[in-house]
Amino acid sequence: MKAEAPRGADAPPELVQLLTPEGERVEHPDYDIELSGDEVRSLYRDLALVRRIDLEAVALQRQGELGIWASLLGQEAAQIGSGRALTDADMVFPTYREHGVAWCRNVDPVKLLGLFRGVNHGGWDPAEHNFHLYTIVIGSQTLHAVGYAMGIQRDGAEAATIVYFGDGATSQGDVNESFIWASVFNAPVVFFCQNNQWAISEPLEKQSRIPLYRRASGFGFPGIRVDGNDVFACLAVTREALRNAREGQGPTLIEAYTYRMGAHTTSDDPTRYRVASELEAWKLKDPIERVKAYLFKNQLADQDFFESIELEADELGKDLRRRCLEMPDPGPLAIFDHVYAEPHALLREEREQYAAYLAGFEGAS
Ligand SMILES: Cc1ncc(C[n+]2csc(CCOP(=O)(O)OP(=O)(O)O)c2C)c(N)n1
Ligand SMILES: [Mg+2]
Repeated sequence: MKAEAPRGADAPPELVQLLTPEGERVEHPDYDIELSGDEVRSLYRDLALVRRIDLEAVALQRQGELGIWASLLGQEAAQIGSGRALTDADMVFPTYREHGVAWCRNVDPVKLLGLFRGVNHGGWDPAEHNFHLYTIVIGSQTLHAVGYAMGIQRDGAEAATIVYFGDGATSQGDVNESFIWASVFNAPVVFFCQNNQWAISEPLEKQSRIPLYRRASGFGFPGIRVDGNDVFACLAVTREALRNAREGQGPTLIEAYTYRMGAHTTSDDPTRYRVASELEAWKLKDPIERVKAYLFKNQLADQDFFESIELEADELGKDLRRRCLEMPDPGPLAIFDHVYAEPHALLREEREQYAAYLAGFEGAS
């Protein structure tokens, strides 16, 4: 058989990388970024603190204090890089795993825990942070984001919308429909796909025969793959895509090529479906270690700096734990609150019925 040019899943994908796993800076003809020592130290701090928040949340779940938790372990650079590319006016539509982006939007981390502890239905005011509520229904937020983007386009706002979703979500109808709407209306939206290689136990090969970023060309807008474990590259690529969106050049699909180092959620056991060597290979590409190596190599930070971040992380973890345990349990009727913005007759009736039912129990006041 004659050799053919590789195509489809066999074609070598291009990947924007500005910082290697060993902490070496590399040049890219289209994407570059000038970062001061202060800026890199600040990115390191973000990455390290967000990892600590995540770790504390996993521990809280294991101790029965949260119902479930979706860890972002391994995806810190994709989230901090893209999150730090945003302006205050930009709007974010997350999945359930965007704890790093929430951090960049100044959402108090304890508010993330409220949802997973079951003490509220959301936790923060999306308008206050320009960070929408977490979305569990896979891919549905892409439609919300495109609708929002079309709205701000009509308002003439100087802002963009970014929407996060996973590799598995790309198989959803909602995501594909949102691509079409965004494309034909040239909506100011950035589709940020964190390809963490897995959708629970379903590997990437079951979602696509071509690299995900190439899907965009079929819809008529640019797609780009970035090293999702490289915070510099994620920042540079997202900044550019957001700028293009704000300047009326329409949507971009960014595929952040990364890896979910933890379980899908605390309810999942990845040892049932993936081999340990895969995780070991990705540990060598850890998004935080490479920034640390870069800072050390370039003498931009010393041991004292790393120790001070460690200390800050410990304090943050402790504080988060204390405030999580202090969150009051809601009353049983709170489930009816905030369903609609305005009073609603049917809901009022259901609330009354439920209150009467509860009152029927012995000892009920
Ligand atoms: C519409 C819908 N179908 C199925 C599920 C169950 N489910 C929850 S997470 C998940 C996998 C999502 O994988 P991916 O999009 O890659 O995101 P990741 O969790 O890896 O970040 C599925 C199928 C759901 N929440 N919503
Ligand atoms: Mg995934």
